[in-house]
Amino acid sequence: MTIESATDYLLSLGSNLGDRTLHLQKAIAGIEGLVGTAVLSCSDVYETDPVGFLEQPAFLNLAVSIRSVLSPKELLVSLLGIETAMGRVRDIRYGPRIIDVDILLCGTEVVADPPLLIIPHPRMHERAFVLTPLAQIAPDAVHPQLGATVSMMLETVAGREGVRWHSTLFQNDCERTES
Ligand code: X6L
Ligand code: MG
Ligand code: MG
Repeated sequence: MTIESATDYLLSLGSNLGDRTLHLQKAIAGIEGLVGTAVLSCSDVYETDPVGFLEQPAFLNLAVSIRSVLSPKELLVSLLGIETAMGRVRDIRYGPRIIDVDILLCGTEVVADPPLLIIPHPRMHERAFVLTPLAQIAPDAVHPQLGATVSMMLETVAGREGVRWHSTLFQNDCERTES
């Protein structure tokens, strides 16, 4: 019998300071450590030209899908906690960060508790550094407000040349079986 209801979320992770790969790995470990939360799949890592604030180092970005009993608000607070515990300091807007974890989609739900909690992520469809890794793990996920799949959004997004394959984090593509 199921005693808790879980929700599937798609997340975007990024780092452009220090050991970027290590920061991504630590954040994924932190997400797996959240109560009632499992990482289902994890994209490859992409090196991406900075967007928004250009004079900063290149990012590593990836996408993960998770299943969690946490509500969107609980998940957001937990992810901000992971960022802070890892030492993220918020100074320059759109500036360099050791880790950034954003909620992109929560199934096909629309969730709004602005300014911090807005799902779908308001600019996900404009960002090749979000859509390229996401298309690897969830090409058919649908943006509930645009009625477009991730593959469709990737086809039309600008700046795809600023996204380059970098590495694979996990040999098994981060695919986990339920235990
Ligand atoms: C005009 C004004 C056009 C602002 C774009 C774009 C602002 C993206 C913020 C923008 C604008 C952002 C990452 C990044 C950031 C990342 C890469 C943001 C927040 N995060 N660039 N820039 N990867 N490649 O994770 O996404 S800052
Ligand atoms: Mg972000
Ligand atoms: Mg963020």
